[in-house]
Amino acid sequence: STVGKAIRCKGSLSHTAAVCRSSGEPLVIEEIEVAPPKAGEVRIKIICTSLCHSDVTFWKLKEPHGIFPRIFGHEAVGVVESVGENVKEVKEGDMVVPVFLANCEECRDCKSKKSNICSKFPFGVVPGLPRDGTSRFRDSKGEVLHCFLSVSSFAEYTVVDITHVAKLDDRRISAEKACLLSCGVSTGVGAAWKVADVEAGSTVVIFGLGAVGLAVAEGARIRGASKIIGVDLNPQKFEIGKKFGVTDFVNPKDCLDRPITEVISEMTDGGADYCFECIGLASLMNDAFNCCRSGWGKTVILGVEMHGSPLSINCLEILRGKCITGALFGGTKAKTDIPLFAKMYLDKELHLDDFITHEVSFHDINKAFDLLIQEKSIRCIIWM
Ligand code: CXF
Ligand code: ZN
Repeated sequence: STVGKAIRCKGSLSHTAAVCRSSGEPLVIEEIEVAPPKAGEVRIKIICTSLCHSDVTFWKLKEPHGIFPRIFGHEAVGVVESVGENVKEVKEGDMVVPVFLANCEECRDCKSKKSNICSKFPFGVVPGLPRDGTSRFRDSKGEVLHCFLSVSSFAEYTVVDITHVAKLDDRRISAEKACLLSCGVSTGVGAAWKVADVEAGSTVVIFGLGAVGLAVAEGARIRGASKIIGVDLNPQKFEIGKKFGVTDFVNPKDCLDRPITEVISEMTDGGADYCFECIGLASLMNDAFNCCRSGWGKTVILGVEMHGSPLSINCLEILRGKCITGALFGGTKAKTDIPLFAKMYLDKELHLDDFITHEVSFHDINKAFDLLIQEKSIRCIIWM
């Protein structure tokens, strides 16, 4: 009988993963079983992964919203170990970047340059499972381990749908730089280039200088923005921001005597051309909108407001031509844009090195959590 024993289906791999057993608890390195990829899936040997704020957000969620036991992680790079039926796009040994957002390249959205939200494999944080709705992970007792954002990269091996994989043909990019392109950096750079389409000479305000906000700055710097204002409560973020093109800094703590909109309006001669919200707070989204120039100012929402709170916007400002939009993954299409970003890095246009502030080995993965939560790291690379 298999009762109480790990079920090893043919082709299963026995390896380790950092399992989250319950909300907010340190991850535990455990032996797990990773089933072979089904049709349309790829089994990936993770080279390195990093921690994004979304991992922390969902790790903190209490049941029933939080789902456990679970394997987190969604920013990573790896090598294809094996492919399921009907997978022609990649083969064993290819370098790939898994992505939380699908890109089937066949649906109306994937075919349109106006959207990056695949409608054939719709994005949802729940369940974030492969297309048949079942997990490929089991623990040593044979119990199912849940997936996260279709990626679950805190494991030596993971299984990801081919629609969630970008292939990197040019192997000159190092693993840790490729890893950054899997979520945060592509989100920020994409937002500046594809969503806002920042032009030379423009003024930009970025609310929140985490990896996403800094990547917006980097994207705006490359486009030749003349002023890039960072807004953050942590005064150390100005020095860090300068490396990514931030030219000016506003700490809301220092302008309690007058509204931030007034401060920004003065610095930008009547309001910024582009504002980006990279935190996920409705009140900051309002601030961002109010800091934009009447007439043409554009606000881009990147932060995830977990409660779906409504925004209240002055209707007359909309009449005057201001606009507000948002994007998942910065409007980036995984399969085509990630290789482009990698090329821009290799051409020395896009700077990636400074995003990596820390590196740890997989066994020390909980240190990566501490560093991000304490705002000591921008990106901590976790080596398998
Ligand atoms: C986020 C985007 C919105 C929902 C959760 C995940 N992406 C990556 O960090
Ligand atoms: Zn992320």
